[in-house]
Amino acid sequence: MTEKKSRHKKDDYRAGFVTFLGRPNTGKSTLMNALIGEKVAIVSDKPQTTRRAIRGIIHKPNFQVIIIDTPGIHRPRTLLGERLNDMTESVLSEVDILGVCLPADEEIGPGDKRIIENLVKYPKTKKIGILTKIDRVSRAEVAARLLEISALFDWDAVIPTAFNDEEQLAELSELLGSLMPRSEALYPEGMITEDSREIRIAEIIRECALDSAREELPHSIAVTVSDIFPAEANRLTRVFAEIWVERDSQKGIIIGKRGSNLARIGSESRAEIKRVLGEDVYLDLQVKLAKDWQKDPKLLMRLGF
Ligand SMILES: Nc1nc2c(ncn2[C@@H]2O[C@H](COP(=O)(O)OP(=O)(O)OP(=O)(O)O)[C@@H](O)[C@H]2O)c(=O)[nH]1
Ligand SMILES: [Mg+2]
Repeated sequence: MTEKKSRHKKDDYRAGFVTFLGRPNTGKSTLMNALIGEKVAIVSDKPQTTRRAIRGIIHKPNFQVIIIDTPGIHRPRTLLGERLNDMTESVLSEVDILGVCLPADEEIGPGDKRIIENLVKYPKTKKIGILTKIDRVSRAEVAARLLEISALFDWDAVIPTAFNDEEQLAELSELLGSLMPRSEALYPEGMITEDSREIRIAEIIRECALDSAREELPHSIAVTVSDIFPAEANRLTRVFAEIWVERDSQKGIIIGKRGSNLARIGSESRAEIKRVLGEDVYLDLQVKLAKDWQKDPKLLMRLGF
């Protein structure tokens, strides 16, 4: 550790935390993955996909940026909603930079303005406006939207991005680094996320299960990994995981006709686990009922909230 650290001149190295905020579906988790260069957060087209404060780490010779992906603040409809709001609130008050994600392909609306107005609650924190999904609109629209955003708040910077725009991602990464406080490295070199293997696998399965979910079902799904048995001779690592739903009728949706949907979730999850963790696994998936878990303190605890 100390040997590695001493390579950086102490007085010009910077390190700190940033979180991206924005309405649901504005591309916060996608941006985090793109900046890290690896998938650490799951992504879907369903709003409120993110439920955990995930940390992803950018390493550069002269800085380290730790991105915390949060569920964001929502009007809570359940105890889960309240827990997630508390978690987000504590992250927002502790980071060095707040980055507000505003998608280029949607008008800036009251939801965005409310988030921007709230920024004054964090006077010591740097604030940047991030125009996301610029691949979806024309250059002229990008320029117009950037002016619009600049006029909304006294930002430290405003910057356009898209998950597939390497140049803009590099620029955003440098910008984040330059706005961080002077500090020693906060995480060991090469570490890209703080998450355990259990949590990463559970999140991959949840992402695959979300693909089949409509309407209220996305919110009802939780995934746990109860056991991982290491590989032995002639035997893959065995992962035992549970997909939890809130109502009995939802079990059928997840399982599908003659188990077809559960089989799809299983095979897609295995492929993704192999891609992300570099290891083929045997996956045992059970669908279980945790009645009204979003409202039940004991069940929330059981499911890791
Ligand atoms: N074309 C395009 N699509 C994007 C971009 N960034 C995100 N998306 C898509 O937008 C949708 C939402 O992305 P997420 O990263 O899950 O959004 P989020 O803000 O984390 O959403 P929540 O966690 O649900 O609040 C997904 O379908 C992404 O593939 C981008 O730069 N360009
Ligand atoms: Mg997200």
